[in-house]
Amino acid sequence: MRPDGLPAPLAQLRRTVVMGVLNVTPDSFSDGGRYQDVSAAVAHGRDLHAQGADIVDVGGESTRPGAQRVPVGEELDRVLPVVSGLVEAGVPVSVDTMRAETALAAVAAGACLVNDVSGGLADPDMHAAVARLGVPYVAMHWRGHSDRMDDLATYDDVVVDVIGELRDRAEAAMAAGIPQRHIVLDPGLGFAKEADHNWALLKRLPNLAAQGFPLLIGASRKRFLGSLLADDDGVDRPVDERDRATDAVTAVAAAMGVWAVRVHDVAGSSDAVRVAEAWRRGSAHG
Ligand code: PMM
Repeated sequence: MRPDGLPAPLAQLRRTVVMGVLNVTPDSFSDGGRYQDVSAAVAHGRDLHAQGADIVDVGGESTRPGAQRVPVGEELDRVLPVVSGLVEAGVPVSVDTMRAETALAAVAAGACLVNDVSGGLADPDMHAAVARLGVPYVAMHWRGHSDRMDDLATYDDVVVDVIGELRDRAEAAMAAGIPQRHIVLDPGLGFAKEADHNWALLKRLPNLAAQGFPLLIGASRKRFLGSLLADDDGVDRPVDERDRATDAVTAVAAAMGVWAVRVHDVAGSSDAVRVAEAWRRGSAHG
């Protein structure tokens, strides 16, 4: 299942889409600080595309646990030149933002999808802006900003609660004029979630898929993979050594039919998607 409103060739893809992560931030947990310079960021985005990213997700505000907000002017300064540079190079781009103003400017610069980790909760103008733009919209499960999200990880039943809260976001988006066929849902792994919340959500992906929306999964290099792979002393696997685990999640998610995975290591996930597709078809040929 995929959203409508994507440009070719994304609209034609029959397999899980690989979304490459490009954080233009000093402080994201995995790639923060590396791509603050516009030309380095554009070069990395082009590289991700060359390695198999079907779309590159450009973000200018870190959402790592504990992160502080960035003023909108700074977010725009970080994101817009990189979006423009990648669009000029022929790379499909999404914008990772919680702000309507940034979404509007990024789509004007050529971004073809808005990825909102707050599902519209952070900015009351977001849904109306996306409705006007007419692009697909990822609504992620979110309960509060990064400085307090670790205190919000309480659920009666995480799968039931996340599905209910995501349905509320989808209803709000549709009430503001975003067509249902443009909406993608994302359980928001690691956002106000402890490790076992993430695993429960991954196990029950079919329940989320049954809501009738395409799904996006962002597991890449997250803390729950680090703790799963902790060493004998209980020390988490370092962030830059979590790509193989990420690739394994990609394979499982793709085998379950999710629309997209958002990852840092594009090459590994791209291979994993192809394996999952051959497995689903029972054949190497489409
Ligand atoms: N995770 C992060 C940022 N943006 N967007 C979506 N839709 N889903 C996610 O899981 C998600 C996201 C945090 O990871 P990063 O700091 O490595 O970008």
